[in-house]
Amino acid sequence: MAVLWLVIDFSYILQLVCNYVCSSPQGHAAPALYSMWTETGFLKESELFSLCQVESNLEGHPIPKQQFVDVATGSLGQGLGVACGMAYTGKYFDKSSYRVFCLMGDGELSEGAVWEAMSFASYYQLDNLVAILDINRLGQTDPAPLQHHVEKYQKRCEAFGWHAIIVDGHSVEELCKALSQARHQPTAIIAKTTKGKGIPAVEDKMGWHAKPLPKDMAEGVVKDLQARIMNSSKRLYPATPMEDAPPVSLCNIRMPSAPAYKQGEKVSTRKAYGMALAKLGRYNERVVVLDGDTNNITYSEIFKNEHPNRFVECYIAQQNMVSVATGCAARERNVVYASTLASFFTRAYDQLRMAAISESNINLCGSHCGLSIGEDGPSQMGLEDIAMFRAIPTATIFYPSDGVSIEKAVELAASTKGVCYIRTSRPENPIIYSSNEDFHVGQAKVVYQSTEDKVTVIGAGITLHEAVAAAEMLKKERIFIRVIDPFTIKPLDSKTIIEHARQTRGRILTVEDHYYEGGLGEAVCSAVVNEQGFTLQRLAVAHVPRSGKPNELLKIYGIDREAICQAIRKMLSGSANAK
Ligand SMILES: Cc1ncc(C[n+]2csc(CCOP(=O)(O)OP(=O)(O)O)c2C)c(N)n1
Ligand SMILES: *[C@@H]1O[C@H](CO)[C@@H](O)[C@H](O)[C@H]1NC(C)=O
Ligand SMILES: *[C@@H]1O[C@H](CO)[C@@H](O)[C@H](O)[C@H]1NC(C)=O
Repeated sequence: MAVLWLVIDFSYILQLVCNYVCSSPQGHAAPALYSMWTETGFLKESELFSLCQVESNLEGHPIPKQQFVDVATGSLGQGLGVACGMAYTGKYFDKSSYRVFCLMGDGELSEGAVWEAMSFASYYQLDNLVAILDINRLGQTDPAPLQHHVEKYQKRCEAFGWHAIIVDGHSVEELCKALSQARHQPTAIIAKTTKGKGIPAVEDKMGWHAKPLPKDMAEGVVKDLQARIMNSSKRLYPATPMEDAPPVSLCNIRMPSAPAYKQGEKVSTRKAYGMALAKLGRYNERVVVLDGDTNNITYSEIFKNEHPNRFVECYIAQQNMVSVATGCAARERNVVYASTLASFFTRAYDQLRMAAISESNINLCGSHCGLSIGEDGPSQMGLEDIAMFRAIPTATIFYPSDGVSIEKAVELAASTKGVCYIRTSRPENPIIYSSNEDFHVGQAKVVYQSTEDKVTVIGAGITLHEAVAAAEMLKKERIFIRVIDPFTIKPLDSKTIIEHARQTRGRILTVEDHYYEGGLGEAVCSAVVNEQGFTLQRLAVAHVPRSGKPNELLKIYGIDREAICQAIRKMLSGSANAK
């Protein structure tokens, strides 16, 4: 309620100038947003009373189930990054006239992600982007640190390369004037406002954030507001929006031909990722790729070199990169791939979580997974990424083990809804699949088998190759094992795993280049939890690793071929059913 006046003012202005997208990260002002839809005739007034009720789409914060919402908001500080992605798309991919508006609170300006986005917007001269900073002095439990010092905000915005205008946020005239100024830079409208303006008991006072007024108080306030609205002679006649964005279809984003690898040829999955992107981009104009100053090690550089106009360098700002990706993918304008080291997606977890709530279809690639990166040491090793993405409800996790399967993963990700995560490895490994092998989300492959198999081993990426090597070694001891490549960790092909594990008397060994918690092993555990007589052993990384050669590290942390052989011998010794 407290923000009602303010947002009503903005809403009229925004109707006037917002000809395409209005991104409002200040999601906690949702009731005001819904009221605007009612005012403009898109929502029945009676529906407003269902606010936050369990059967209503009018949730506490905006969500894409609602007709006019493209991305969810509510976690503060992310809206400007998303707006940057939308504005970048408008200016550089759509080459259209629409503008993007982003309404922010002063409290949320303490979030670092806001300033990552400020840098991005000015670097790419997003002159179609307007941020409205609602400087109402107050946050939730405390005043915002800069209080009402609007000139400090102005200096900060200017230092970040923005055109910054201070206005009285309650003056429709001043706001209109600011919004219609010509721009060659992104514009920040620093609106000095008073929270709860016009309600004497609430105005500029702490303790009213997100609180409904008591009924008797509300009645008086509503009466007063109505009188003032009736009394107002202001009428605004917004121009009809111009729709000049080209139509886009994201159906049928496919690879033009089968992978061109030969079996046995060696390539790292990270390099094959870059080659796959470049190939997909060759035939699909709306494939765009983002990276954060790592394109020559994630190999998104191969795409960049071939399609420079569709590559967005996001620099070392992974939170912003994920938000920009979400913005670029919004409204089904682009198929987006964003890459960095697997380890660094952890710092964008809130953005990833919000991408799921936003029903976003972004595709992410984390390279340098696990300790197999070697010398660079644990800060660069992605050892938590599977756990992190498994916990995201809309996520699909691809963990391809060779060049052929990664090319398929890149292709499948383009048409798979939700957040897709592709995990790539640094070392080179031989191609194991023939180029006409068919891959599907949730379909595992059996890569090594005989009729005498005693244990089903499940590995992915580097550990799949270790498992195959272990199978060769054990064969000499006349111990036979089956090896399964899950291809996707989420969804996991439980059916194939259970079927094959039954043929090995329920014995399963998982081996992964990831911490124990939340990884492949735990995914397999949950897949077989209801099976009778299954025994599952897991090999994973138990401690923070050190630097070293990849093979040394695999050995020390017990996920190499020797460790697999040993674990299998142990599983079979003392087992009456071993033979
Ligand atoms: C990342 C994050 N941290 C905390 C919150 C809880 N929260 C919701 S609103 C709010 C205060 C916001 O203050 P401000 O940005 O100034 O907005 P306004 O005063 O206009 O409501 C807080 C702390 C949140 N939604 N997201
Ligand atoms: C209505 O407008 C008149 C003339 O501008 C003013 O004197 C009066 O106070 C206004 N009433 C309200 C409720 O704002
Ligand atoms: C990445 O590019 C930089 C600058 O060209 C170069 O110095 C560096 O060696 C490259 N890294 C790799 C792994 O190719």
